[in-house]
Amino acid sequence: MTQALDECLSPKQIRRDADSLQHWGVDWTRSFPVAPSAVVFPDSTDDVVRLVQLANREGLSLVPSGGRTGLSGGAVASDGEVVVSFDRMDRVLGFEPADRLVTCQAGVVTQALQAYAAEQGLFYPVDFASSGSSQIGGNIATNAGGIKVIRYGLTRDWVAGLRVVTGSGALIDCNHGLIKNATGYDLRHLFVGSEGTLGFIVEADIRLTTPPEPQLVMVLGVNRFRDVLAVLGCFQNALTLTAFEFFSELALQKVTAHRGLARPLAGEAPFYALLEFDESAVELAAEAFEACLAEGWVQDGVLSQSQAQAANLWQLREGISESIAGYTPYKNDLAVRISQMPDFLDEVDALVQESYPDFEVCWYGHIGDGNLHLNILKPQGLAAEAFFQRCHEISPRIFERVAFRNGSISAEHGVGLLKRDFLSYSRSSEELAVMEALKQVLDPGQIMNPGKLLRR
Ligand code: S2G
Ligand code: ZN
Repeated sequence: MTQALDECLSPKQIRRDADSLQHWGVDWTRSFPVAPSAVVFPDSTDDVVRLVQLANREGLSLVPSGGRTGLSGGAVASDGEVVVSFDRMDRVLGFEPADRLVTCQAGVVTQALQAYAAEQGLFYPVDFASSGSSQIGGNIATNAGGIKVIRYGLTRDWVAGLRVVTGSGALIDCNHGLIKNATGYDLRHLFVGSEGTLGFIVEADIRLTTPPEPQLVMVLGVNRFRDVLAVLGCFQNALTLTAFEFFSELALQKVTAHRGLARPLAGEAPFYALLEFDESAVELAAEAFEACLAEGWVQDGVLSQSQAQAANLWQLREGISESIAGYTPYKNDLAVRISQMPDFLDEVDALVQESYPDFEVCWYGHIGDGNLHLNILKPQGLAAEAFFQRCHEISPRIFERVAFRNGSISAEHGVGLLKRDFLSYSRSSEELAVMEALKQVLDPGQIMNPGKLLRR
């Protein structure tokens, strides 16, 4: 079936060996079978157009693959699909100082884009733990968020233009990098977050901004779950926050043990808030800290005295995901509006304690933008199958609380395969009907990442 690939790509652009299929046929999820039929490496937009036209003729399913750091199975090929890797389309194509725009191919690694921006004296502010592997095309396809959303927003906010090859093989050039363009539906935003189900993002015009002044990092010991939000409000009213993250004592134990890091404070606290802000706001931050102490919301705190110490404090947060990976965590990536968060936290905490009395539960996340990462850790002696089944059974009760508060069952990790069957907890039947109709218009042959985000 995939022999037809040899018609449109050269032999060096096609791999069918078992190691390659296994390597490129999966992302960071480990709960789905990996069974692509081939992996292909287009060099250019023309290659992608020809590949999509061939796939429509031959009925081949195509799975887009970038840095393969996804956590919802969005880039997993488990049913004989052809994986389309953008590893070879990794060039910065241009930079316009006057526009502060850099044009990238989809395969540019996020960290390489950040470095390129710095070389131009500018700043690309979307950042997360996987930025050393993730690619800008995948960041756009999942509207990646990360640790600085509270100040700089999400990937969507930095996309000024997109070139997309749709599922029918049409090449659409969206918005041309314009700041203003009031000429109808902004198709750019249709493809942001589409998870490769409407077409392939092949190039992007990315906005860059002025670098911030040097940053300070504070880690505070917080007494109660809901006090984390009181601390957020107190600091946000006093100064501009670059980041406001949180993690539990258990998360801290896992990351300090795994990375051999020093604890941030003399004592233990149930929760920790990690804040980042401009160094010029240090007095305002000190006053806010004193106010939080007086209110009894925090018990202790540390302020970075050097960039090295700031980096070490950040490791306590950014190292959590990798530190708990060995526990085969069942991941929830939830979001509600900040105003809903205190009650939501209490509800979900009670639900989790009641449902998983025998499991370790790791709380962490970008609580400053309403995003909570709830990871249930698999007990050593419990088989993965039984563990995931138990967690899957509880998920609907958690999602009911999310739906009650008009929240999202997937704040930033996307839907992929993992959350597809729970989509109705966050999207109405009317919305799902529109999404299906758009899929039909842009990918009539249903070749684009079939089964991801939407049912086939
Ligand atoms: C985070 C990374 C992935 C995970 O640490 O903010 O988005 O493990 C996560 O949840
Ligand atoms: Zn996150």
